[in-house]
Amino acid sequence: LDLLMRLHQAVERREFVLHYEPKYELASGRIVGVEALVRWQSSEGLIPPGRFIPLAEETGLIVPIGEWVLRTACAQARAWQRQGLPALPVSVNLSPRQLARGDIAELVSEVLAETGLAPECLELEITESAVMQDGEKAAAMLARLRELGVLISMDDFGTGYSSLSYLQRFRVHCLKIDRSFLLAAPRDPDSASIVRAVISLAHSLGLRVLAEGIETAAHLEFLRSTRCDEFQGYYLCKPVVASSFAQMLRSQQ
Ligand code: G
Ligand code: G
Ligand code: NA
Ligand code: MN
Repeated sequence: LDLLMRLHQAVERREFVLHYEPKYELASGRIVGVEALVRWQSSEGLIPPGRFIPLAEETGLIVPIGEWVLRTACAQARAWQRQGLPALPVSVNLSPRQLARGDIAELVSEVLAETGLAPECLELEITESAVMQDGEKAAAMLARLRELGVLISMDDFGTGYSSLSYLQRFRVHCLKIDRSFLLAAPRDPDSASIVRAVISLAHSLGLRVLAEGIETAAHLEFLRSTRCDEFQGYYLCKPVVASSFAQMLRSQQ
């Protein structure tokens, strides 16, 4: 079968699983949030999102997949709270297509009600491309999502067409600096300057900043020379299954 047919089947059979990547506070080193990332459990093994999200995006299958991701992540976050773990926000990636549908606020509201998760425990990660396509509509959708009380972050910041005016127009709570800048920052003064400038820009607008892609001790050391708020990356922890994440949270209590 070709990939598209298999993906259709996967959606019908719910052949997906979420892995969870911790977000750390730079100052304390504590886990302060977690990002849910989808994987496809195919008969040939675990397929990473990079291999099927673009196809899902093109064909619209991202809509049912994204809905499953949202429901599952919210239910999981609520389950962790019931186990007595601290109520940290869980982040879910929203594709441009989901944002463009117009009913995303209804879906989020429905899922929060269904799972009993407080809105401030859900963070939606959007990309610049999502707000580029239809700016008016995206702004309206984001405003409605904000009204629900959920958090919103701008993912992969700096890689799209990030006109800085977007930051003014699309009010978000957190900027996630794309990992390409962090990868280069320890040895490339220009990348380091960009990271510092983005952090200070975000702070002056009252936003939190998270650095993505902290893969080595050198990346973390560089980050410590900045005023960044949070980070995530393979250096401290790769995405893990739900039970492993719960274990990590429990052991830091
Ligand atoms: O894990 P990997 O590096 O292959 O992820 C590739 C891309 O897939 C990333 O850009 C990530 O944001 C995206 N992705 C992972 N999980 C989800 C999801 O649940 N929904 C959407 N829309 N994208 C996701
Ligand atoms: O586009 P987005 O930022 O949502 O992408 C998230 C993807 O990036 C996840 O699939 C995750 O596995 C991956 N990722 C997270 N941390 C690191 C890292 O330190 N290095 C690399 N190469 N990928 C990472
Ligand atoms: Na993301
Ligand atoms: Mn990102």
